[in-house]
Amino acid sequence: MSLQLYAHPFASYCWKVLIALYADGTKFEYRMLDQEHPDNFAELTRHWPFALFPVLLDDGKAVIETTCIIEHLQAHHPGKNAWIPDGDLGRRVRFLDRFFDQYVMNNMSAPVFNALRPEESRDPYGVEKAMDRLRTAFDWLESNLGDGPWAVGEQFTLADCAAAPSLFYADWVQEIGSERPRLSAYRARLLAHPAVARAVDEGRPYRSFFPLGAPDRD
Ligand SMILES: N[C@@H](CCC(=O)N[C@@H](CS)C(=O)NCC(=O)O)C(=O)O
Repeated sequence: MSLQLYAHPFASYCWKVLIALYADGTKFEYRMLDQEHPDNFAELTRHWPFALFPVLLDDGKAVIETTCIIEHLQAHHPGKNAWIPDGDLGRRVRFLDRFFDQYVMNNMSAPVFNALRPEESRDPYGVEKAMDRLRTAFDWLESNLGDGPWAVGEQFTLADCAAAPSLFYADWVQEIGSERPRLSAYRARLLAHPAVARAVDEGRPYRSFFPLGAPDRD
């Protein structure tokens, strides 16, 4: 078995997969995507012309999209965590995974990518709309998350792998705040999980690159 992950330690979607790998203790080779390893970027683009990451190689075969990567790990390299349980619980996990990616992670990314654009290409209307949707996502989670400890109850799943990076960074662009105590407590529990704490720590040296300015916490 040979697993390689093309990833960067500050990239939120990479955390989603790294958390699953770390939580299961699955061995893999880290193919760092940074300026010191241009060959890794070239390889990534060869496997996935969109050059979005992470991408997993399993015995040379590319597995793409974080949700599919975690499903692949569960099928071919299972560990102690059942990332997508059977039945209705699994369907709830899949729904929440989609929710965290599409309504939290992607709306959180809008102001971040906007800040990286040249001044004349910025899109304040698009950012305002994304921030509005992010606040709606927070409110929905506050009303619809269960009592925990995790997204679907007692079991740490794919939904939590998606929730951890999206809520970590989303709180940096829009504070969840004390008016959403259930969601704040869930974010705090996620950050205390050993696999998440490891991903957070590995990203720490890169915080100065956060274009909106990383807050002095977490
Ligand atoms: N839907 C993709 C999203 C991957 C993604 O957007 N990754 C970010 C890193 S967190 C990226 O590649 N950004 C580079 C870019 O947008 O050019 C997944 O789940 O794998």
